[in-house]
Amino acid sequence: MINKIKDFLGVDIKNDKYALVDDKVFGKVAKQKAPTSWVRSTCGYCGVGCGLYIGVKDGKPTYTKGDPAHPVNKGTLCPKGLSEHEMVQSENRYTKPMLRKNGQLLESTWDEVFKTTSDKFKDIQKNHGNGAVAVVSTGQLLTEEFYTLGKFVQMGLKTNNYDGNTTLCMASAVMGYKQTFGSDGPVGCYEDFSYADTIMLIGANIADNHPILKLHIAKNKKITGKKPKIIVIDPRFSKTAKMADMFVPIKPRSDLALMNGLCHIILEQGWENEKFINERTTGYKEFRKHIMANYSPAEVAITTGIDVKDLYELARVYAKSSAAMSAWTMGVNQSSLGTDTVSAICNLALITGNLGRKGATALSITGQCNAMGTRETGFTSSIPGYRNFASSYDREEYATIANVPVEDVPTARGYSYPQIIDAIETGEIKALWLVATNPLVSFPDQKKLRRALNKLDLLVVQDAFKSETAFKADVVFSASTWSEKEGTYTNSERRCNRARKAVEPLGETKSDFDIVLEFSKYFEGVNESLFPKWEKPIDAFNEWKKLSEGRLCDYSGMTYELIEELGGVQWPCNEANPNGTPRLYSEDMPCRTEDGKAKLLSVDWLPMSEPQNSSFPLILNTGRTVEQWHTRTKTKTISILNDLAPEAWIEINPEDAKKLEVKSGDRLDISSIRGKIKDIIVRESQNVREGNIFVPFHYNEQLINTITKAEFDPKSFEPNYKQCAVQLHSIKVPNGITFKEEEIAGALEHIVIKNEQSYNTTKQASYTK
Ligand SMILES: Nc1nc2c(c(=O)[nH]1)N[C@H]1C(S)=C(S)[C@@H](COP(=O)(O)OP(=O)(O)OC[C@H]3O[C@@H](n4cnc5c(=O)[nH]c(N)nc54)[C@H](O)[C@@H]3O)O[C@H]1N2
Ligand SMILES: Nc1nc2c(c(=O)[nH]1)N[C@H]1C(S)=C(S)[C@@H](COP(=O)(O)OP(=O)(O)OC[C@H]3O[C@@H](n4cnc5c(=O)[nH]c(N)nc54)[C@H](O)[C@@H]3O)O[C@H]1N2
Ligand code: SF4
Ligand SMILES: [Mo]
Repeated sequence: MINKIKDFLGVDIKNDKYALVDDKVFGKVAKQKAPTSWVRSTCGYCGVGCGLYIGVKDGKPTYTKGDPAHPVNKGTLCPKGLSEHEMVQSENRYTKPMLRKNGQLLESTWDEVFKTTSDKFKDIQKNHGNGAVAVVSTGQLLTEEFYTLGKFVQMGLKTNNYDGNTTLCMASAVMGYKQTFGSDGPVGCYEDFSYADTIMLIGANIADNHPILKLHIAKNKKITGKKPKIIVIDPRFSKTAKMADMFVPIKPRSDLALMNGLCHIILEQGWENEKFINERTTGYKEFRKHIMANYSPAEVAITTGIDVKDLYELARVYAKSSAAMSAWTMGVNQSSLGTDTVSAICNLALITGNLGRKGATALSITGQCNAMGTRETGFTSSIPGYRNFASSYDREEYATIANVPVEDVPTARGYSYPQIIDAIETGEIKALWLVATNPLVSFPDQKKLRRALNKLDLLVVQDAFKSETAFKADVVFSASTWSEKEGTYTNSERRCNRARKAVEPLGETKSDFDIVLEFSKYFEGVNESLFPKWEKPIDAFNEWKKLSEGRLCDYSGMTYELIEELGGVQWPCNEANPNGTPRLYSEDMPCRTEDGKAKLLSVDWLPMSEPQNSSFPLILNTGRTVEQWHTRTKTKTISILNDLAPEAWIEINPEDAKKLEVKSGDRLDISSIRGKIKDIIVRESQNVREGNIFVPFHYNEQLINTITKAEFDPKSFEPNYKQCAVQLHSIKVPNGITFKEEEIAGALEHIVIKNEQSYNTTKQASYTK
């Protein structure tokens, strides 16, 4: 690895352990920006976890370049990674901590904001109990920061009402993995994309949102000698669908029925892997009975909108593969059936023996750069290292290693993010501390959220940028961000990557690690007992390593040096696996269930709670575009990104556009039972089927979460962001689209696609290629 870097860079970096390389590295870049040094780091946007170099000039980041030696991206970056340096010193940053005085948010000092906040927290906790202070964090801190924050919140503030924005994102994958394999933890790795002969992408638009994963698919032919079959399951003909050999234009939120239907066909045809089922799974008998009785191809065809013959072809391709890989993201997780859909995907993998082998896996692709960090280091549903609140053994083990009183370790889970919002509304929670999340754009049903937040006695926002939520805060802890701080991020394939500091924090901002450490000093005895002699992120990393030892997410064998030498290390990493473990549950690795076997679970599809109806006859699908990151605090000031997607748009089928007498470029209002958003530009497109529309959620100015529904998966509490019933209003047709009575009756039962013909006959959207 070192030699490879050396060859590419043409400089000897041996003595510098990859930290700094000089300007010769990447040749000439624009003169005024030409970096004088390069710092090796990791991208801070998405869960792919690309390695990169940050170019620095005059103490400012002026360039980003992919790391050619990094196994994830081999020198390439997507547009966000390539322009990442531009966000660091944008005008959208706070440079000082802020405090609201007489209604105005004004610049303050760290001492004043820490003192005001700690006094208020203490007062609230004294009068209303420890749980009256709640914390919601993110998937975008460094692992060292997560560990420090979690320890402070659970053991210092002694509240278990501590969740992350990851509940809006990964929670269904976490719960699905837990109920199937006995533990959370993505089971596969990117290498599987290069070895699978079938790759089934379910509700995952990787072309926009995880672009670098395409590299691993591109390598497949070279390695296996033949092109893999790519199946894309999505109600929308996304950019990713354009890569597909088989596009499955599924009816929204019917993936669980599809997976069960494919299992039915496989069992009926005898295509299952009996040996694997017998040796590695439990629950087969009941599972088989359930599937055969309830998911006949004919019924599944109605539920999913996919022809019976196509269902058979799909099942055949998947089952007959020597290695089949499924990978999913938000089209699956963000559903009130999210958890069970994840288990249904795993069921399909299990009955065909697609687990723990090269190319044979069921991989949940993570969203944020460190979505894994929150899950591993403890939050509302666990204490660090995937430990269980309810287990006295786990509590004692944690207390001993972390050197904290066992009686202080929470014994029960706290509220999830949506439950925290409800508890604010009922007055049970009085103070909310948000760390690196911006709910005033990202949370569903904004009216309800705003009603709740207005009831708070104190809103503290810890953010690096001037977010919409920070504008409403009583206190802003102004944080430094990517490139200004150091630690590690763990990506979708459990690979722990090093992120280095390249420049000093902007203005008076502090890293999230320093903020927590210093804030803890305002609580008597807390800093000394929880963080004795801690100064740097490595202190947190070292304690975290000890805590993770022997757990599935075992970091005990990692060091920062090893991580950099290997280009990231995949957990578990310990004495037995000193260079990490590419995939979980291979033949010699039992699952984390009591008997070490994976569970085949009988899970059921249910109709949507808010189907199309006469007032709201369209299904709204929300999601992302490659140019923007979430609530745009980072991307809206980067012109190369923002100019390509400066505002929201409505993707609408031409048949529906005709009914509304609009064409591309016109503007429409959208409403749901919860509210209305005005003036959104129309993009006519065959990519969405009739009766469905797609709108990106990034834009505060056209806030789509005004109309999305606060409906959550009962097991994971993840929002059902991808479907709700809406109406469109044009100037010419203000009352919007109308249905005939019998069509509505059909729509209530299933999501009706009234003119399948117009959708399916488009050139790209044909089913098989
Ligand atoms: N550029 C960019 N990249 C990002 C992000 C970003 O904001 N911008 N965010 C990051 C984060 S945190 C995340 S979580 C990921 C998200 O990555 P993705 O999950 O790929 O993103 P989405 O656009 O939310 O949704 C994915 C797809 O789900 C489809 N879908 C909707 N309903 C259904 C359904 O019922 N069934 C199926 N099968 N599919 C459905 C949508 O049509 C969409 O194409 O992206 C990460 N990467
Ligand atoms: N309708 C709809 N809504 C959705 C989704 C959808 O598909 N549809 N997707 C959901 C998903 S998957 C996700 S992950 C969420 C994302 O929702 P959010 O978490 O609200 O989105 P971000 O814009 O990433 O917010 C992160 C915040 O952290 C700040 N920040 C950045 N770096 C740092 C740092 O180093 N330290 C600190 N303290 N702050 C920092 C940013 O300025 C930003 O305000 O949105 C969810 N909302
Ligand atoms: S794919 Fe993700 S990690 Fe890689 S450069 Fe793009 S945003 Fe960064
Ligand atoms: Mo996410």
